[in-house]
Amino acid sequence: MLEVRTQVAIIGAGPAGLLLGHLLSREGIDNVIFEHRSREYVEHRVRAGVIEYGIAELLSDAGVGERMRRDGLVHHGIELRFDRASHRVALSELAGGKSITVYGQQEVVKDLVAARLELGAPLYFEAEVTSLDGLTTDRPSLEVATSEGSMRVTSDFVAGCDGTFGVANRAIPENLVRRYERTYPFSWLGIIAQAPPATEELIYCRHENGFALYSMRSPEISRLYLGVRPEETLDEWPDERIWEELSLRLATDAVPEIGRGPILERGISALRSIVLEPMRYGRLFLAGDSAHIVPPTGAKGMNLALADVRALSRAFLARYQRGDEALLDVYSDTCLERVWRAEEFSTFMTQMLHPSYTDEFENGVQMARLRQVVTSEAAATVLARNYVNLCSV
Ligand code: RFL
Ligand code: PHB
Repeated sequence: MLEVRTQVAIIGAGPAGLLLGHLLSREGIDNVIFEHRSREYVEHRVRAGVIEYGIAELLSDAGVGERMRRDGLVHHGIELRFDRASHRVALSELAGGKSITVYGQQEVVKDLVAARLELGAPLYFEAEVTSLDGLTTDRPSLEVATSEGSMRVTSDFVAGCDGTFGVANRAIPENLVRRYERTYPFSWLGIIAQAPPATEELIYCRHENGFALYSMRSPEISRLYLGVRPEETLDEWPDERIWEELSLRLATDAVPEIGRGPILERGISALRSIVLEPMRYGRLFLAGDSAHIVPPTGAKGMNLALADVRALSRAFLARYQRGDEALLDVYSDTCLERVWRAEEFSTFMTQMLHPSYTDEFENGVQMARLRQVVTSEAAATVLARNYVNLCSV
């Protein structure tokens, strides 16, 4: 069995694990990343698209924002669509001039993998962490399975950046962690299509048939989502039906049709909220989706994951440079305050834009909320500030 010794062992090469590794390596803190999947897989997994203002700055400051600044699309507003009309929320005007950047998560991952390889820091793909031990001692260890055999890793600390279904959060004894959870009666069917975006800005749409979202990845590639019932499967949604339904929901009196094109990717994901409290157990620190899930309507998941590791990297830095563990001690509380704000915002957006199929009272309330956002500058300002820069600290 191969023995590995490092300061921080990182599980998972999603945005959280990769950025944490990068921030630590830049400061000379020794770390190793273990990723269950192949490089090809993680670099092509289609997920998030919206990067907040402060998180884009974080990536730039870390020296991994060059391609994002060049190819990312900077947006100053979004559209809210309902009752066949479109209403612009002027994000930048309402949020102190700040903007969002539309740039695919898999591009962030590619940039971070490239930076890691350039630094020559260790990153193992197809290396599955199978168990964690000694988390409450000062020498925690991991067992890692690879095609070439197993590794035993000992470290000072472990960062669990391995998503909801990873091993890290399950290593915390059940009686020491509180799990808050909500499932929503919707899923999102998402597609990537070779079709020029309908407008320059994202469109969040509420229609009586359900939610729709028009996003994009480039001037040629669109990213669209349909709210569907949780039991629905991709088999029930041939291309023609997807386009018909998107066209129907997104139609306005001014623009009754949307452009169509070949569908390059498709997937269905359930909408959920999860928060684990605390995000620490002994020398194990959770970051990103391993500690919390938000429904995607607020576009916060990746932003929260990156904000967690900004806090965690600062805490490790204080520990290694000054022997000061105060930031590690407040890590969980610091992050959870932001996480709950993101849960609140994501719930607000979800509940405003996904019509209930059963509760007409709920639908009346939703319409009142939407009308308030598009007529009250105070209400629009709250939305804009949360959308653009909730994860600022
Ligand atoms: P990830 O990206 O899931 O990475 C975890 C990694 O850990 C690996 N792993 C293991 N490795 C080794 N050993 C094990 N035992 C392991 N178990 C797991 C996994 O293979 C994986 O590579 O978590 P991370 O880094 O915390 O990042 C979180 C984000 O991926 C997620 O929050 C976002 O994608 C959420 N999200 C959005 N976030 C935004 O900020 N803006 C958006 O616009 C946005 N849109 C979305 C989204 C998520 C979506 N889906 C598919 C749920 C839209 C959708 C449709
Ligand atoms: C995306 O572009 O994938 C996207 C945009 C906004 C969201 C969620 C996903 O709220």
